[in-house]
Amino acid sequence: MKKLSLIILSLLLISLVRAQNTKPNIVIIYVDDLGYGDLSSYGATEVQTPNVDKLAKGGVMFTDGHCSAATCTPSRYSLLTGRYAFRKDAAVLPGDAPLLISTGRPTLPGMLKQNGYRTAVIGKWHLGLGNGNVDWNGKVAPGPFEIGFDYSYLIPSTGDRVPSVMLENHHVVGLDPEDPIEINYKKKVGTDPTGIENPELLRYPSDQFHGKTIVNGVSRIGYMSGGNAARFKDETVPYQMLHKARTFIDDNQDQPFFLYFAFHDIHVPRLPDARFLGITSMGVRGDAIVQMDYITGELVKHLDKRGLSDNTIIVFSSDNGPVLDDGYSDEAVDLQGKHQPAGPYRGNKYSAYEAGTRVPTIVYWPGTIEAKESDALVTQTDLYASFAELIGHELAATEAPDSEAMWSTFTGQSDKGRDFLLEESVTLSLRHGHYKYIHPTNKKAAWIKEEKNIEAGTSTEPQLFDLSSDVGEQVNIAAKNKKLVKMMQAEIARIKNN
Ligand code: NG6
Ligand code: CA
Repeated sequence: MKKLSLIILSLLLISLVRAQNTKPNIVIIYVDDLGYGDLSSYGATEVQTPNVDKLAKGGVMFTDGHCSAATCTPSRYSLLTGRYAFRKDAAVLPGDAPLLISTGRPTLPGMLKQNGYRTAVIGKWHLGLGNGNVDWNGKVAPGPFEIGFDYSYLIPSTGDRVPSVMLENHHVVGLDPEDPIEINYKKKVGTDPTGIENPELLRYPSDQFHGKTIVNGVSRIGYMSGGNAARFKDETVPYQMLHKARTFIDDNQDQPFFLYFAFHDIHVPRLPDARFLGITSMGVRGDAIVQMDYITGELVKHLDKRGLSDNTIIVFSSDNGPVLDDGYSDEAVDLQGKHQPAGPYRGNKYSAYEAGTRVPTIVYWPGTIEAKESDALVTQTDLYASFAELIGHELAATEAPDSEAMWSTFTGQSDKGRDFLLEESVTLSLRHGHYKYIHPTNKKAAWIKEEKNIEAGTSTEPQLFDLSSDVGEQVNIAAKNKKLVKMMQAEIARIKNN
C-alpha cells in the first residue's frame, strides 16, 4: 500500500514538472515611456542599465521591436487583447474613464488563466475602471479581475492623473471611510491647493494641464479631495510594487503564473527615491531609468532565489517611445546632454515616426533560448497568439484577431518577422521591410507641441521613407514611389476592414 502511494506520488510529481515545462511562468516587464536609446544595451552611454542589459545579452534582443501604439492606453489594450486599439478608438484615457476592455473579450491573462495560470497585474493600469461612474470609496469594478487577472495592485491611471492612490483588487488601499475620495476632471472639488493657484507649493513647475490638485508636492491632471491617508508617495510606489510582485511569486511558485509588471517609471512626474537622486548627470529622467533597472534586477534576482529562472520567460519592453517634457519642468530637457532617448530614430512618444513605437524589446528564458540579436520586425500585439502557440492553446475565431503566432521569432529560432506591421499614433503608419509609410491626416493631439520638441510626424500628404538609407525619416520618397504608396494604402484598408 505504502509502495503504491509512493508510485502515485512520484507520478504526480513527474506530471507536475511536465506541466511546468510546457507551461513556463510568464513575466512581462513593461516600462512606461522608455525609448529605444534609453538602455546601455541599446547604445546609451550617459546612463548604465546593467540589470536590463543582462537580460538583453542573455536573451533575444530585438532591434526592430514595437509596441502597438505611440501612447500608453492603446499599446496596453493591444498587448492584453491582441487587437488593434484603433478598432476601439482608444486614446489616452482620463483618470475617471470606464474600463476600456469589454468584459466579454478574450484577453491574454484570461487565456492563460483558462490554461491553468495564476495571473497578476502590478503597476500602472491606465485602461479605465468601472462602468463610467466609479466610486473610489466602494468596490471599484469592473477592472482587471473581470478581464482575467486573479490579483491586481494598481496605479489606477497614470501618476500624473488623480486619483493618486493605489488600488488592490477592488479597493483603494488605506482609505479612511471618514475621509472619502472625490474626483472631478472638470471642476475643482474640496479645498486642496492646486498648482495653478499655489505654484509656490510645488516641487517643480507644471504646465496648465498638470496644474490641478497638488499631491505629494506635485500638481496633477484632475481634481481630487479626500483620501488623504490613501494618497501615495510617488517615491515609494516602485518598492511597494516590487514587494507585491515578490509576494505573488512566492504564493504561486508551485504552479504556472503570469505576472504583468507595469512600471510607472519613467513617466512623469519623475520622482525617484532619494537613493537614486543625482545618480546620473541627466536629472530625474536618468535617475528614474537607473531605478527602473534596479527594480528589474531585484525582480530577476527573486526568481533566481526561488529557483524559477529556468522556468520563467521574461519579456521586457516599453509602452511607447520617449518624451522629455511631458508637462513638468523637471530638468529632463536641460540635463539631457549627449543622451539620445530615441537612439538613431526620429520622433518621440506620440509620434508617427519610428521612435513612437520602436522600443527596447527583449525575450529572456535562460537555458531554453539562446542569446542573440534579432532584427526581425516584431510587435507586442503578437505576444498573445505567440503565448497561445507556446502553451498549445487554440485561438477561438474572435480571439486576439490582430495577433499573429510568432513564437519561433520571439525565441530567436526564426528571423522572420511581420510582413506588414502597423504603428498607431494619431494616424496609422505601416512598416513593410525597410519601408515606412505614414498615412496622411490633419488630426493633431493637444499635447503635441513643437515648443516642447514633440514631433507629431504627421502630414496631410502621404509619407514614405526608406529606413535602409534614411534611418532618420528625413526624405519623403512618396511622390517617387506611387505604386508602393498605393500598395501600403491598400494594406491599411485591408487591415481596417478585417
Ligand atoms: C497626456 C499628458 C501627458 C501624459 C500622457 C499619457 C497633457 C498635456 N499631457 O494627455 O503628460 O500623461 O497624456 O501618457 O495632458 S501615457 O504614457 O500614459 O500615454
Ligand atoms: Ca507611456
